[in-house]
Amino acid sequence: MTPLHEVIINNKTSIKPVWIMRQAGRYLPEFREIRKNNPNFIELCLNDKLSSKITLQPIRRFSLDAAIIFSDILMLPYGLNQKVEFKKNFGPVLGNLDITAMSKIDDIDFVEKIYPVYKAIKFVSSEMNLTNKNTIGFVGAPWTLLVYMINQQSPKKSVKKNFFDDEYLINRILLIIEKFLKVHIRNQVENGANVIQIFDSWAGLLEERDYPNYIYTPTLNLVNFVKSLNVPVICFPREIKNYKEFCEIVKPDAISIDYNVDPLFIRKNIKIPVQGGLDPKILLTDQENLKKQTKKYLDIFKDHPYIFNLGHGILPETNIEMVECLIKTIQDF
Ligand code: 1CP
Repeated sequence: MTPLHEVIINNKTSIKPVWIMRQAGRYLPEFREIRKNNPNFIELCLNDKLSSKITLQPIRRFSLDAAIIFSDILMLPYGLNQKVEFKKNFGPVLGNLDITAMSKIDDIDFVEKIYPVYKAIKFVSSEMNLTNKNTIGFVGAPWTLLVYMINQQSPKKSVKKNFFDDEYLINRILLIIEKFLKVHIRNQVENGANVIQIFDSWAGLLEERDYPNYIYTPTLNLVNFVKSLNVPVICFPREIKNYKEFCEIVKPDAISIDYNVDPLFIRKNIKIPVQGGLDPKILLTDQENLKKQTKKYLDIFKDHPYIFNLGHGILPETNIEMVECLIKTIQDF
């Protein structure tokens, strides 16, 4: 069994596997080298030779326990024919959403449009299987995708004022998102992804009274779907106000926590395996501080099934030596 499966499925506490959110990305010089010659981010995600290579870059460099496929949560709206572009120093920009056209798209159109993502997963997972490591497939949670698809850019601190005006439209979009998230997850699993992570990066934007409609119900549907494929599912409802309630209702196989939540509260109140927590900004300080903060999480979760990770993606300005120090600290513990 792989280290991640030992923790998530068997609740093993004697090992602390590690992977890093956004591990394949801009802090790596070898990634920036490829990126320099490939200005179109979506095209890069759809180049299975290069996306496989990028996915494996951190695996070759560091002693990590899992690969996460180099792709993006916005491949879903892209696969549904909504225009998606990544503007330098700005982030994603999406085109207008045509609900009538979107309603006519079928599974085959969708899969055909993003097929290289699955091809890359197939190649990467065949490599990872040789060393008994996991290949993590992922999707954006329905709420977070809805935010990007309607807001058409990053919401930063809040969604547009009139966001919730057309509830009928929102519900129709949510149904389409859910349907194709299942298609996307199924294809990732069929091609070798053996853990699925659901990123709800904008969960923190909602009021608690809206959690049932926009977070709990649609995420529970997805979690049940992943479970039906016999693959463990990790949820990351970033900055949600009540992790405990989320876990009790949605019942993921593991929960990934952000850096604003108190890890002691989590250990005390949450029984399922936990992942992450360390503030990525700690990697911008010094090695002594990094070791201290890393050991804090390792100590707290010593007797709890725990996968080491950060509380959000690794920052582009992170030094390689700090990543090495982080991994060594975990593996020496
Ligand atoms: O070089 C570049 O400019 C591209 C930067 C980049 C990268 C490396 C983007 C644009 N996406 C990615 C890859 C990516 N995105 C991965 C790959 C695997 C890995 O982790 O190594 C993953 C899992 C994602 C997931 C993702 N994309 C999320 C969820 C996680 C999170 O960070 O909260 C979100 C919100 C996105 C949208 C997105 N894509 C890219 C950016 C800059 C953003 C965020 C923009 C925003 O702030 O709204």
